[in-house]
Amino acid sequence: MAVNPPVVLLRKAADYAVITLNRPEKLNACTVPLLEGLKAALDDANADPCCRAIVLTGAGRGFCAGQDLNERKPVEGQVPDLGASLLEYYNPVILAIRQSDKPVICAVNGVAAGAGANIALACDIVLAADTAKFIQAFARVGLGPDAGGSWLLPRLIGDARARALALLAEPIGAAQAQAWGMIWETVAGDSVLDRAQALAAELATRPPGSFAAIKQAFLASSGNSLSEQLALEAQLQRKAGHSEDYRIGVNAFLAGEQPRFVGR
Ligand code: LHQ
Repeated sequence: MAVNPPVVLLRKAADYAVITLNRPEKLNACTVPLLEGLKAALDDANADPCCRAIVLTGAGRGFCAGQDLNERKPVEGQVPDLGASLLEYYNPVILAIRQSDKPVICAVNGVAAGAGANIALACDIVLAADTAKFIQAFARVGLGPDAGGSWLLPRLIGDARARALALLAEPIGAAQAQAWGMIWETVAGDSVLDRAQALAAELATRPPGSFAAIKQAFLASSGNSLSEQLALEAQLQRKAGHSEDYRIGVNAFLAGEQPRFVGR
């Protein structure tokens, strides 16, 4: 009997994890098993102290084509509840990325559409192959934005561009996305995953306490006043100042040496 390959792969290198969406024949469109697998892989990597950075990518020529529309095909006489699908499967994935204390690097290897585009944009550092495209495809199928797009996009590229992208639902290429500040870097050829893994390996040598503070501070900043944010920074910095890595970093600087962080 043929066994289907897992729709999400989790591979652990020495000190970072690589999560691969693995339905290449459908451009990694999201089914319930794929979203459950992605959430489980993120939870696993988040809980593993050996894993100090996470890379997310797609198998084959696409990154993720968003919701698998076959799975959510309208059925005569039935009222679909897409809201429930978001609450149960998509929102936990977006929060697992944003609330993780670890840097999540997305290697967008090809087209990223609908919720697939917004899963990519939720990541901390987004790299894209120069052939990749981002499509806010929702309005093509009669839907509004989801998977955090209406929160992320205006913050990343400003209100005017975010509105036009969502309303027109037209693809933009990686170079344009980079020029607009939607992603960090465009990578030529087929080396986007290599580049993401090199970055992950580099980040894995850096102090995880700093990354936790950075991610917690940025996550809170959109809902905080300046005074609240200043208070949070002081709280996070107090904690960071107690770490072994702070002592190592400062001593190395003062001695003119490279720090060798221990992750505590
Ligand atoms: C697909 C899909 C797909 C199924 C490609 N589904 N098969 C919605 C509802 C519920 C709750 C939560 O949130 C959402 C939010 C959303 O994500 S709505 C947006 C859903 N995504 C889209 O509307 C994008 C649909 N796909 C496309 O427009 C194209 O496939 C793109 C532009 C992504 C790529 O085009 P091509 O490079 O020309 O590839 P293709 O269209 O030939 O696709 C390759 C295969 O993948 C093909 O299957 P087949 O068996 O014919 O070879 C497609 O049917 C399949 N596929 N996207 N979302």
